Amino acid sequence: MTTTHDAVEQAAVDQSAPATAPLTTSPTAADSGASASASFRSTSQYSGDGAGSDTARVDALARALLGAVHQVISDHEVTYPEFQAAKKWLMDVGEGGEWPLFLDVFVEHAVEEVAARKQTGTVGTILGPYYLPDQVQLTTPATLPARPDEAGTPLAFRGQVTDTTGAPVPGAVLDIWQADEQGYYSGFAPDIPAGNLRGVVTADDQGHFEITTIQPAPYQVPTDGPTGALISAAGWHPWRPAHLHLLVSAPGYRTVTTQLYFAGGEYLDSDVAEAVKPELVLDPTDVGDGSREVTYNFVLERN
Ligand code: MBD
Ligand code: FE
Repeated sequence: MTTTHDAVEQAAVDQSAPATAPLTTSPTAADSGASASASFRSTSQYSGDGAGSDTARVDALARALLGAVHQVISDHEVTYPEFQAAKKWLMDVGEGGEWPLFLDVFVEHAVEEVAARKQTGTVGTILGPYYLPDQVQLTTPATLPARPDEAGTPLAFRGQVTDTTGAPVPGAVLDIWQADEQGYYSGFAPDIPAGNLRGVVTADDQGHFEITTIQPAPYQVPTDGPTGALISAAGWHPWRPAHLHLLVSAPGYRTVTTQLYFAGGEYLDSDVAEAVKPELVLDPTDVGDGSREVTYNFVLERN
């Protein structure tokens, strides 16, 4: 089986190939799941170091979690065939490398909502499985790396990063990543060059930034893997609304992990990952030349 890493390297090598209309092969669940798993294991910044060392805490959490499972089994009179099907499905999720995808889609929002209780500044939301560190460093005004024939409505995204008193944060950094116009992320789908639509943009000495990109498309959870199988067996839909991902940081401030959505877009009110917040919905204006522009300001709180 070709790994997605191979596919990404291949795509990067092929950048000199003649430009044609983007013809992206649908990423299989196994491709995107395996890359998301590999990426999670190698991204130490988000490792769980330190968790799991307090016996009383582990006892309380494990007891509560298992108790909730037992309660579901009892309340719903879960049968042996259902128990064995669930066991097989859980094995499939692991073997397909889909735990990061599944957990970020169905569980992360609850963890984020707890973390948000103690936060001020720009509202956060989930990180998701498709962040990659160490992307190209740019300074404002910046254009995200894109294919010569990148499809999608051009978007000029501007704003300012301030602190909670309204003072500019000089040299704030916006690490941004997004899906393309087909809803696919570089690094997690074949045929997209490494680093496409990803960048780390440094704002100016007043915290102002201007980033040129394209509007992403909604994201569909791969339907051919175990996560997709559960979604379809339950009669749910597999979509997230179109979004930009951002990590906004500056020395001395808590990094904001967030996403920005688009007013009027599909699935805004039914995000499978339940990660939309009303403060995070952009409403870009048409400039007239086929492109759009929008301003969004970020507020960082001190560490
Ligand atoms: C995504 O693009 C995403 O942002 C999340 C949270 C989960 C799956 C895919
Ligand atoms: Fe995403």
